[in-house]
Amino acid sequence: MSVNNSNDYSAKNINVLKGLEAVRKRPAMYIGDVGTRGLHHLINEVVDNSIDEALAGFNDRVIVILNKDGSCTVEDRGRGIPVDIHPTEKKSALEVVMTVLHAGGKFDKSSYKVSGGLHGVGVSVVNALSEWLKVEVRRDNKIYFQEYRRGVPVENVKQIGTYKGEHTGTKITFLPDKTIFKTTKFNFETVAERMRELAYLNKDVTMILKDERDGSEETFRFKGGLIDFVKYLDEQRTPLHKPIYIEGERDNTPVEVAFEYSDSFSENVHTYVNNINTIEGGTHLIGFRTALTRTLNNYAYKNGLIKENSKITLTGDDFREGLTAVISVKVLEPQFEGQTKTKLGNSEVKSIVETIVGEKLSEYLEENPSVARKIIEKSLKAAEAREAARKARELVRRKNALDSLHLPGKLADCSINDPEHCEIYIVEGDSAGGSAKQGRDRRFQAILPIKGKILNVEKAKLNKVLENQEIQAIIAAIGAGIGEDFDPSKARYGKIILMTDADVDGSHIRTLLLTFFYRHMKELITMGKVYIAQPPLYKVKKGKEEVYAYDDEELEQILKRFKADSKIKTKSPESNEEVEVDEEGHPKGIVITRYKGLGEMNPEQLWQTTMNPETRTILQVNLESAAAADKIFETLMGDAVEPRREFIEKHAKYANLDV
Ligand code: 0RA
Repeated sequence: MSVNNSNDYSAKNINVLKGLEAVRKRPAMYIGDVGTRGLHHLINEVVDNSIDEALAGFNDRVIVILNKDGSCTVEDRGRGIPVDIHPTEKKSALEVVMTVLHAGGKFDKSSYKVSGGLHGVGVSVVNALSEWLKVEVRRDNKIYFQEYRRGVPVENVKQIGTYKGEHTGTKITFLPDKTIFKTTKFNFETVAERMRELAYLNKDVTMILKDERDGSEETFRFKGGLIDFVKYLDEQRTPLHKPIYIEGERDNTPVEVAFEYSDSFSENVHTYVNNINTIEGGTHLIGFRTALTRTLNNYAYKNGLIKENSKITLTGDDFREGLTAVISVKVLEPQFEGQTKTKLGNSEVKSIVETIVGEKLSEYLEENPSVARKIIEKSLKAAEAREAARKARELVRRKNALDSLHLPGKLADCSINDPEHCEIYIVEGDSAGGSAKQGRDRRFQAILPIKGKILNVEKAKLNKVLENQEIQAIIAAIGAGIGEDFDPSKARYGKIILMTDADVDGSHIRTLLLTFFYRHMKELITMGKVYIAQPPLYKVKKGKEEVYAYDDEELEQILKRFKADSKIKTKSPESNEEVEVDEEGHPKGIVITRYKGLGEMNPEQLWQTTMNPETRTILQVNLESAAAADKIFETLMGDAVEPRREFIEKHAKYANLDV
């Protein structure tokens, strides 16, 4: 019996051909791609239609068979695609559904159909992309049949028999078109995955997958639905409690949620709208999260699990740690947004989910206080960890203060940019720093004054070191980073010159600085870029002549030359000046000044004696001397008091730091 009364091709047939042609011309527009994904999308499309029947309450079983010839059969127990004459298309509704783009969903507006994304493009797309397709419909105890080649009917819909029994349904077999797809070999696991998912989402439906190519078969049926889904997702984790299940409906929008907390730290939430995995989330997810955070927080406060005066607030993030959840909603007219059209946009769904989850979850918590306690405790731990993480991030952020983009304010930088020709003086004390700034050649000499004892902490770990302001300034000024990302090639100066007072404190600070370079910027030392300035210890003046002595030996020689026929006598111990006096005690001839600190030199003197490359002496630090400094540092800063005291006595002038 032919159901289609018209054999003539009307204008509508031409439209059908045009439609199918469009699909074949640009298949990716309809199924995403023509690779494995697109191929399996064909099966998903048909299966989704069968599941739509289940959502409408008319189907409880879907069988998918991967046939030996490479075709695929999808059989369901739905109502069967209608076969009566379509009022406007004037042919069998079955043919319309199979050949007209997007015709499938237009029959039944009151069901939860999918739309948007790659879902719900219609079985006509599968038909258009199949070498052949055969459909069998069981309805009213009659079996109807139609066959197509690349979407075009071979003949009209016809009845091929009758059946006894209660089950109506649809059976579609199709062979993907080899001229369209890069591969036409179905993968059992890929198909199984979607079927398993659908079986979890639709607990009343049995999903059966048979592979005729190798005889394997799998049946998916989960009476526990989403509860089973959550257990499955947490198979490798240790749950803290049994899954919480929430179900409700508002404004024709059924909401189903199952979730549990495990001892893990990750969040594992899957959301669905009309059985479509909304990977990008959307309003249903937001509604769930809002309800979860609010309800759990309320419960925690009401039951004294968070103290009134405690500073802890549990945020949404804290309630997500270790959470595994499946959210499934059914929406009559879903709007899909986002990059991959997998984000639910319907704003009303947020408050629907929020209300249902909020109400039912508070009931659950009241009835299950031990579970509630476990969840709150877990979230409190998450909050603590979050605080710790914040501090760690802060430190990392503070490390930015160490890059050369944030040059320290007290650095007087040089004007030329070429590291080869630039040098930095790291100067002890602000007054010496001031003299150095005034005395320097600002074109190539930079001055960084540092205060007192840098880092008089115990053997410092890097994080401690980094907390020190002076150290931060040094790292930033040098600009080569620190720790793992230290890169000596980025150093902004070719010479790093340590300039400290010629007293015990100065030596101490120099030791600390050397130790810092030795431990944290060793390569600068091996590259020979670290130097120690040599300020004079004495100034010897006779008449208009001024000479500087850099050590006692030198002083002796100068004095020998100067005094020849003079007597030298200490004038005043306070001034620490030794002055030649005549018989009446008046100063005459030679004047010796002992510099206690760099600050006692005026800028011009500092330039002349210590900074002018033409006249100065600077000592290059080598690894041995730096290592010695490191040892000294250990001795000075270590726990043992006696060696420290001994050391200070013995090395008052740090002879073994002789570099
Ligand atoms: C159009 C209308 C109706 C059902 C279907 C199509 C339908 C399509 C497929 C594809 C695979 N299995 C299917 N089952 C049904 C509604 C039928 C009615 O109202 O009776």
